[in-house]
This record gives sequence, C-alpha cells and structure tokens, in this order.
Amino acid sequence: MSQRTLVLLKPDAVRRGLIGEIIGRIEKKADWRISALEMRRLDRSLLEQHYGEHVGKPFYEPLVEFMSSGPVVALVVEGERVIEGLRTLSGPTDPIAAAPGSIRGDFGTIVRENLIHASDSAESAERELKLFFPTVG
Ligand code: D4T
Repeated sequence: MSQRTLVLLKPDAVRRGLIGEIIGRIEKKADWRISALEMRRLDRSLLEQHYGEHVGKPFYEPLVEFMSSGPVVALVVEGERVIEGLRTLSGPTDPIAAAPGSIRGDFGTIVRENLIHASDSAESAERELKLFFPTVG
C-alpha cells in the first residue's frame, strides 16, 4: 500500500547537524522516496494549526517556542506503509522510552526536543501535507 507522509526534522536535529544522518536512514529503507523537501522556519500560526490538538496543554507554549526557535526541514516521503514505517523509525514520543536503533532512541533524551515529527495516521498525513506542501499534488 503506497502512502505519503509528512516528516519534520525539528530545530534540535538541524542545530545538532543530524539532517544527513536522519535523511540517510529514511533513504535507506527499500522503495521509499523523498518527493519534496524544504528548509524553513515555522511561524506561530502554522504551528497552531499543526499542533491544534495540543492547544491549551501545559507543554503547548514551550513546544511552540521550541518549534519556532530555528529552521526545520520538511519532507514528503512516499512508499509502502510509510506512515506506520516512519513512526517505527522515529520511536515513541519520549526518547528515553524509545528503543536504541530508532531515531529518538539513538539521539534524544528529552520529550520536547525529540528530533523528528512523522504523521501518525492517514488522516493526519493528508491534513499535514496540505498544511506544509499545499502545492504538492
Ligand atoms: P510529533 O507530533 O511532534 O511527531 O510528536 P508525537 O506525535 O510523537 O507526540 P505528540 O503529538 O503527543 O506531541 C507533540 C509534541 O509535543 C511535545 N511534547 C509532547 C512535550 O513537549 N511534552 C509532552 O508532555 C508531550 C506529550 C513532543 C512532541
């Protein structure tokens, strides 16, 4: 089942020089391909739409501060079961609970600075792709 998903390399990944490392892991998965890629800074209004489900939670403001603290790399990745696959490659939200071998498990320690976002379902992927790449098919 070929799918498309949105991936964000968060500001900590960019600051720490991990763009190549993380993109390399994605590229090495058989039959997945990167079909769009852009480095950009995210503003508060886009983040409010992206993280709408978290507005009002105690971690929301620090999350927005962090996500707008520097550029991110946004990617569209296509391929077989790529939505589930990118979540597996990333590991769970808390990097300390994430298994070694996953991106968060290998490189992260704190929940907020967990390096990567990947859409969590087909519905989220569709919504997020429209938000970040409105001109991509
Ligand atoms: P994203 O959406 O960034 O890929 O993360 P997840 O899908 O893994 O997790 P999420 O939506 O629950 O959280 C979004 C974002 O908020 C940060 N966060 C989360 C935080 O700073 N404190 C918290 O307690 C939680 C739950 C990390 C990811």
